[in-house]
Amino acid sequence: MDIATLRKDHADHWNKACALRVLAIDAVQAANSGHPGLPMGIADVATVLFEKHLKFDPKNPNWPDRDRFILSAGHGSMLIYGLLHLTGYADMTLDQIKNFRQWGAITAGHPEYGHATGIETTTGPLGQGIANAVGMAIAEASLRARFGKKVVDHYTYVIAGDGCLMEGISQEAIGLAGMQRLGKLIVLWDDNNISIDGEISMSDITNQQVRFKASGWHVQSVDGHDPDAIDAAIATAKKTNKPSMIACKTHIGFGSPAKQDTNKAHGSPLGEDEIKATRAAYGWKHGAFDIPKDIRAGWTKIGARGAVDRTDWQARFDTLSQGRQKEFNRVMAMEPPRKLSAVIKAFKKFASVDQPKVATRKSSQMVLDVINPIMPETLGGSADLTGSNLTNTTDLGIFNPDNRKGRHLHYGIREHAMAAAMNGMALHGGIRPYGGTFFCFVDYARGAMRLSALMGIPTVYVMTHDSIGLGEDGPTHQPVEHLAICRATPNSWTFRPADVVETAEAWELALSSKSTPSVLALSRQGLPTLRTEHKNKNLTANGAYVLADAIGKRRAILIASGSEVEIAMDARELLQAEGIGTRVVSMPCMELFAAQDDAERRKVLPGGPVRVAIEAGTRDSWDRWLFGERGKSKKADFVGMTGFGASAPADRLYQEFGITAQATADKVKALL
Ligand SMILES: Cc1ncc(C[n+]2csc(CCOP(=O)(O)OP(=O)(O)O)c2C)c(N)n1
Repeated sequence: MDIATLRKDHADHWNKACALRVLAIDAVQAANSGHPGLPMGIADVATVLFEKHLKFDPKNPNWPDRDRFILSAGHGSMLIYGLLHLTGYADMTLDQIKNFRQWGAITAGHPEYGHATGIETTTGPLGQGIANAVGMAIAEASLRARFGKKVVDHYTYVIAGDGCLMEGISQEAIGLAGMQRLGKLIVLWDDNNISIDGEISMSDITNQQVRFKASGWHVQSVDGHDPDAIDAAIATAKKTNKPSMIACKTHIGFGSPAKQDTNKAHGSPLGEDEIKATRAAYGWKHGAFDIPKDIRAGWTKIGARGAVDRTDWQARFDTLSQGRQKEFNRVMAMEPPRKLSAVIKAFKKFASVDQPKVATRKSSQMVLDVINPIMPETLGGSADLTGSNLTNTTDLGIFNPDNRKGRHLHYGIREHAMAAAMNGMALHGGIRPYGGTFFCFVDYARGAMRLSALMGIPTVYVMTHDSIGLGEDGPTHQPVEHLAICRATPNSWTFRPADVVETAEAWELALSSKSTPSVLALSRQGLPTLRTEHKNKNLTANGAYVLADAIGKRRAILIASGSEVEIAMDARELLQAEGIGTRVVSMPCMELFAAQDDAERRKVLPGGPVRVAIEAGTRDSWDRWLFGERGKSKKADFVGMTGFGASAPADRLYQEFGITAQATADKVKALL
């Protein structure tokens, strides 16, 4: 549909969509950077969605049963800022729009979760948003099964561009959504045939509609500038029990005489002259950032539409028993149950007496066995390694289209989408997602892992087979640099527990967090229980603590994590036998130790003794604990990996790479 027809036959719609367009044009021009083309192209689709379909209430932006709206093509951020502003989200003022992309503004370059209400997830890294949306739709289906349709019954809408659909993660997300028959997920594809380099055909000839259909989606295509066609397609999509994709044929930079349908409209300001020409083409007579009262009033009415839905929902919610209401509010607020702490303490007590020698991946399953029954909000899963990651526990049931009450999910071999979907669940609220793969495949999940940390959401990554200790699968599967990568990520906790007790403590912390994601790096190989003296206190919460102190004068401190704490304890025996007083510090979480105040850290790592750290990974993250924190370069050394591993049984690898008690004791003696 062209501008003339729109203005003639759909004047009211046209004016509203135009307001979105000019806000984007003006804000990008003022910032002298940004992406006007996408908002200009998709404005008609967004206007119809918000006017006719989206269930939302700007006055109660976090109402649990609102529809979720995800702008997966995050570079078009001015589209969502314009929508939030015009529909009346209090924090999205005109000043914020005028300060697009400036220091201190909530209108960041790409939409960021937690900056402004109404932004359901951080997008910008293409493909993540659509995969988050799959997780949100899973969360909705799971909560609907648990709490009933009366209180959970909403759609998840996504606007995705060519870039999102070209990213590999989207295939994983689409495959997962199709198999899971997520009928309340609706993707609106901005089919404009343009990306940064030029026409899509330069880099892709995929038939997207056929591709979605092949994965079990309901597919339609419409003229993305025809409001009636868009409305009808969304109405149809809502009725199907499959996830829906609507290919919306649009023109990037719609109405810009010189830039429409070209990559020039994608990612730079139109420029003053072109803005004038575009305003003329629109018949828009108003100045920069000036939205006439009547058009504003039309948008305000759209924003007010959802208040009735919300009060109706509240009335239905109020009919639930007090207990159900409390439980719903608890899980939506991501509050762990009060019982959690008691259950973990009891488990620790049992473990310190029973002293099992099991891999920490097995310990993790033993812990989940006691946690899952008291935390109905957990939704576990694995990327096709359930038997290796040990993420499933008795009676969880499998989450699938026939059993929405199931709480273990077969993600398939889809680490990227698993991680992003888990983010979507955590963002949705009401679900505590955890999912497993081999630690080495952090590389695959990493895009979403970084976003968990940036957004400040408590996704839990169960990463087993955490070192050369996995043995025969060889260096393709043996992580060496991954601990350093995870620890280098701000706002995330990397736990590498040494035994069953530390594993329980790590889980307690991970499941009590509201704003920090956790990585649990767990061993394949059996490890002895080292914490044989029960303590109610969660020592892992300190990040590092003295596991065994020196007998006699303290001359050496051995610091280790995970499977190497056992080696440190053996090395201590060797050294003590020679009269060298040796302390062993277990360091299950460097980030939490770094967060302790200096006096606490000094107690664990006092100056004076020589220090040797032991970890079957690269040295990178250890330098601070060896050479800083009162340590000295001439009095510290590291036992670990300097390159990739190899295929062989684990014991042989530890010998060959010199990660042994004897090698550790020798290093200590060389330093003394
Ligand atoms: C993972 C990732 N890779 C690259 C980019 C940089 N980038 C931003 S937008 C874009 C092109 C997107 O094309 P399309 O989705 O068609 O958007 P349109 O040109 O229609 O605005 C690219 C490559 C990114 N944001 N994320």
